[in-house]
Amino acid sequence: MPLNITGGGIPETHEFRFKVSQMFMAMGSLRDGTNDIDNADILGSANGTTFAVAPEEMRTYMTMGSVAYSFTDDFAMMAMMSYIRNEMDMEFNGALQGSTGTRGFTMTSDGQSDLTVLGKYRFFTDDHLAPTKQASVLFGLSLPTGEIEKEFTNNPVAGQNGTIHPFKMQTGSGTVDPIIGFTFQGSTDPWWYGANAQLEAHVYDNDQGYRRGSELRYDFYVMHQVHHRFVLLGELQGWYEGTFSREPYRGRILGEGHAGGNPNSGFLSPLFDPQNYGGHKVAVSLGFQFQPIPLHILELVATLPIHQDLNGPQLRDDYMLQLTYYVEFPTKNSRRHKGFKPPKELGF
Ligand SMILES: [Cu+2]
Repeated sequence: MPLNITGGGIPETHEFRFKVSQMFMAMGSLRDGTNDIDNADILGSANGTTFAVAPEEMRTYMTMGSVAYSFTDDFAMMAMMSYIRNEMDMEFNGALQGSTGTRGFTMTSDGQSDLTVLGKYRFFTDDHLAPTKQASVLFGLSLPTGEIEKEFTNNPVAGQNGTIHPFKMQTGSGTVDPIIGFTFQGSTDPWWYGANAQLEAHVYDNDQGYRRGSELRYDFYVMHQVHHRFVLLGELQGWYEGTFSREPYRGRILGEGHAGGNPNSGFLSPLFDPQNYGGHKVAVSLGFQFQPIPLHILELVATLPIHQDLNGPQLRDDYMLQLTYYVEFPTKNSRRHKGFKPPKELGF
């Protein structure tokens, strides 16, 4: 299974695995529905229709670490966490360009993500040692170890530093979020294929009085072993995400992110409006897995969007690259340690 899928890369029974991944995502330009829009179309006074500031591009760097252990042939647990850095290039309207003497600035935030803890239970398999068809459920929680009150630190506009960052510059949801998923995996040597669906729900409000939109992801993949150490992979992925439920307390009541610091005035940028989030995205990924030495796998995947229908205006996805390194550690109870070589090498 591709390692960039949550729950992908399940170790052999009584074995640990560690997965480290570096992701880079580029976003931009602005889009509303399925149409790209120009910053000039929405820059103006902060009157509710136009905005004083508009995002142009965003870059996200995410370093992910994950550990998993298989307790039985059918049950594994995993925990994963990331360090995220967001950079968003912002463009000012004419008035702010005049008063600050600059075209805009790059808004940045960084920190640890929420912690995800998942179980994977295989409820169907046609053969325990060399399955050609198997199905599993994923279930777990995302725990609020990330932050929801990241603030501006380098905004050239007077009075803005120390006010709350927009939603997606935060590194966490602020809530305990249930996750449930379904996985089907099949193989006919030298091919592997499968389908995944995963729902992360946000079921109550965080300390700022809002919740994220629930997120449904689905994924179909095909992998082809072209050499005993080399596997090519292709994926079709989709995401449905809802809007944020409402503004944070610091916006709704304290007026941060609004013109003049007044909660009844327009938003300074579309990023502060909880309605400008979510939508439906579909993307295609191509990549490979390479096994430099036994029990080690390197995976590189590039992702390009093919359809984006967004609640906007918001930044659309541009492209994503993800490099993953995966290592398995047999314990003395694993079959491999006892000298039994499982009948598969890659593509699990
Ligand atoms: Cu769609």
